[in-house]
Amino acid sequence: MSPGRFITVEGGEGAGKTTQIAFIGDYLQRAGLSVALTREPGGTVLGEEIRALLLGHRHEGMALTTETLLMFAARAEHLERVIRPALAAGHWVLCDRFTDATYAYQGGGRGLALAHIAVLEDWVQGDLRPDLTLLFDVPVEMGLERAARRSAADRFEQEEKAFFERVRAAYLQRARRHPDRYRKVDATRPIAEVRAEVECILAEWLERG
Ligand code: Z5A
Repeated sequence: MSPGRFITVEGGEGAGKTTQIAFIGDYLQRAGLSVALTREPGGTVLGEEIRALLLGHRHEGMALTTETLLMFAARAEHLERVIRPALAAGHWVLCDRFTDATYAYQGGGRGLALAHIAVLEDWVQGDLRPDLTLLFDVPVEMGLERAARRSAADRFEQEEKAFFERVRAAYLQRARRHPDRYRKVDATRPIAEVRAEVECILAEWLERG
């Protein structure tokens, strides 16, 4: 059996990842693929508990090293229990955020040296990297407006606008550095138009094999 492929979905707040990831899962299933849909931080029982610590308001002012190590602790569990077994069994893994989010938020947003993230990435993931990363890009103000309409702010969402500008810049820089696996999606348009663009990207990518 051939191993599955690993697709990640990234973007700033309110970019529409959660909205579009359901469409992406449907699209891949219609193409005859078996899809495991998951998210970070989270995706396992322990990972979801770590997510609650990271996003909740009980630990405001958590040290940046702690925050980063918790992201990777959840990721290690996720890789061991969900991602690697699913890929080995031939399933396609579709993940709402992964290590690019650590580079964007802890690296770009909070200023952690990227070299520290790279060390953790190599240790925790070995040579596993996403095969395809869809980056949903919207101007920060538009994303924050959309996110505010949806739910109360979590520990990240209460950051100031400059933080999200740095996150967006870090994502765009990563997309430029990894053009082989990144596809940027203009997520400012209506949901149906964004969906149509994503379907075109997937069709072209699947055809290339
Ligand atoms: N984080 C981190 O710091 N480091 C890491 O390594 C990882 C994560 C893995 C949780 O992520 C937090 O963890 C995240 C980064 C940090 N920071 N925050 N906050 P998350 O992915 O679970 O949460 P999120 O980024 O807050 O996602 P979100 O706000 O849910 O955004 P979204 O999924 O991209 O958007 P959405 O829920 O699909 O859409 C938001 C609203 O906009 C909703 O009402 C939609 O109906 C609407 N929407 C969506 N698309 C459109 C379009 N095209 N037009 C109009 N309206 C739209």
